[in-house]
Amino acid sequence: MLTTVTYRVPTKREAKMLFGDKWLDLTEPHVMGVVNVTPDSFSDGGSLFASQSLCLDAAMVRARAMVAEGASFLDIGGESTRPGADSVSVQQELDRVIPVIEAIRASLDVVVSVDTSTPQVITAAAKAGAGLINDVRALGRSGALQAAADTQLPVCLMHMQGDPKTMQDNPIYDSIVGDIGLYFDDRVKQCSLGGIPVDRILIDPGFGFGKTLDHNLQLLKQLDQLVSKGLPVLVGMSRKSMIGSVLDRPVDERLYGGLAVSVMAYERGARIVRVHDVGPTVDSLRMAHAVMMSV
Ligand code: 9MG
Repeated sequence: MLTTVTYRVPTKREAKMLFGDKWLDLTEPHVMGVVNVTPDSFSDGGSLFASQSLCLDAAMVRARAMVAEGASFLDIGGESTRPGADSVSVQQELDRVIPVIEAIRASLDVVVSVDTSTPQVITAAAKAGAGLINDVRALGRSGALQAAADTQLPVCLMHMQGDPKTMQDNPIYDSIVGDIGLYFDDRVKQCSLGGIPVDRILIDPGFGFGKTLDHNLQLLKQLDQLVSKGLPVLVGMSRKSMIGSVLDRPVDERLYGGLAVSVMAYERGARIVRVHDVGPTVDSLRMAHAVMMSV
């Protein structure tokens, strides 16, 4: 017997969201291109990082290409959050990300997302024109929630168990989706109390952040349960070890696996997909969207 699975697609009215000065319609899929400005970024080997000015030039070459390929967002990060990564000073983070945000805002029509957990960087990035705060620590650092609230920008709260140094040392959950759902209930409540209304919040289950391979696979399979909370869902799986482990592929050979999981996440209701390979992901999601919208 055939069974049908239905995934919830929000209505047009529900799904418009203002990112700085740009409205985006979240009934459609959007691609967020990753622009890491870190010397040790896990998947691009820190290729953007030589000197400060070379770094800015290289970041802009990558940013322009990603926008031409259809990115709606560019995510600019100055702290590596790969497993085992070292921490970075506030000044280093500011020096890395602010010039890139300013340069993108001066020349490209795209929403700039700042990937940071640091209050001073949140404030400075908003002044420089960022339209989204993407925090892998879900505004858990002291002062981050207040700084984000003051910007009046949307925030993406990501789930992580532990911290980047130790998060892959035996992560444990009662129920991966259930535990993450409860975590978001609490964070969304804290945000509301701290001045960030629910209509400015996106959530992200944090693939690879304190999760085993099985956790990551289950999370993707059951992503619709997080989507059903009614908040826009962002996901990032591009080039991550969950793809490498299943396919036994090094980081630069994970594109096809990444496209498969991006489409699966979109089909389950995720609306923003954070990736390194923008062009192929845009095409895959446009195709999936056409199928999802067909009557
Ligand atoms: C910064 N960063 C690295 N991986 C990420 C992911 O999966 N989601 C979000 N929101 N940010 C991420």
